Amino acid sequence: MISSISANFNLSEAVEKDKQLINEYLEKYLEIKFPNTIWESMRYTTLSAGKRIRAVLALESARACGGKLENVLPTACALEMLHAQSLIHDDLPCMDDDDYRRGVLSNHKVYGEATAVLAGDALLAYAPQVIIKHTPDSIDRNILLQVLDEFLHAAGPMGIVGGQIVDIQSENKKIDFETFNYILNNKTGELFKFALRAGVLLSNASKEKLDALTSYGQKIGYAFQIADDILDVVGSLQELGKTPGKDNESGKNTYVSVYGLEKAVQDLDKIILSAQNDLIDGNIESLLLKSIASYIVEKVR
Ligand code: GRG
Repeated sequence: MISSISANFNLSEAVEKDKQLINEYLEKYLEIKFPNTIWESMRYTTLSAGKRIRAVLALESARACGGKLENVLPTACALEMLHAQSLIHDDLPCMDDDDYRRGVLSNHKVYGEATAVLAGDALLAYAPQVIIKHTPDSIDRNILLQVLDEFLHAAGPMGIVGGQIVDIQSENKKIDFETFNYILNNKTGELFKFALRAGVLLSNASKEKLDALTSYGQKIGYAFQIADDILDVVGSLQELGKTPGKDNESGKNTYVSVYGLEKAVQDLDKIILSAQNDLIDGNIESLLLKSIASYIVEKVR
């Protein structure tokens, strides 16, 4: 149950509306073409029952900056494709080896490993094309180039791939705070930060807003991974849509394994509060951004 911050604001309804819009656009961009199998496999994970939180954040960031949703929708959908790619590859036997994702069988369990690898590759290559081909011509080409650069940065060795490799190399090892932060910020934080920044950039908003939402995005991403780590310990297969306890089983360094459950919950509270203060600092009036931060804390309670 998602609770709201203001009596007149319903977070579930607001998120649901944006999710529908995002799904509509994802359906369109991922229309089946030849060769059918690869598009089916790409659609299977991208369109399955995920929260679409990164795309919702990108839309709301634009809205909070007075931007038009049509300018950010291609990038928001590309971000969901990149996220789906990371999930498909993360579930493979050579990585986290999970049979379930989003409450259904993982991509490789349905299509086989070779197709799952290719579906991930295809999503990764196709997503930037969606940004290039579908962002309205009214967007300045330098801004589009910056958005593409930041998207590829988040996807690559200085982003999610960097976070994942250090995470794998750190399994069953005691790591220092700096390394642990690097994993969290890159494996999860970069995509959240990008979501918020893309909304600002594609709305041509001020540096004040860009700085505030960059900081908010970084903190929300960090907090989201802490919440994911807590849920891996306290959640069920039904709640998570994936196998619980995997992190512990594979000797992963998680916020809970490093700091303990109690401190994880306390720190989560502090980070969320600080993210909400970023909104005040940047004069950003968005009940959705304020409430989604609280929701991340509430879902682990
Ligand atoms: C991006 C080129 C490239 C490679 C990917 C496999 C890999 C490298 C990275 C793994 C990254 C990963 C799976 C991080 C975990 C992030 C996380 C908290 C995922 C769960 O996100 P939710 O809860 O999921 O938003 P839904 O299903 O709701 O979308």
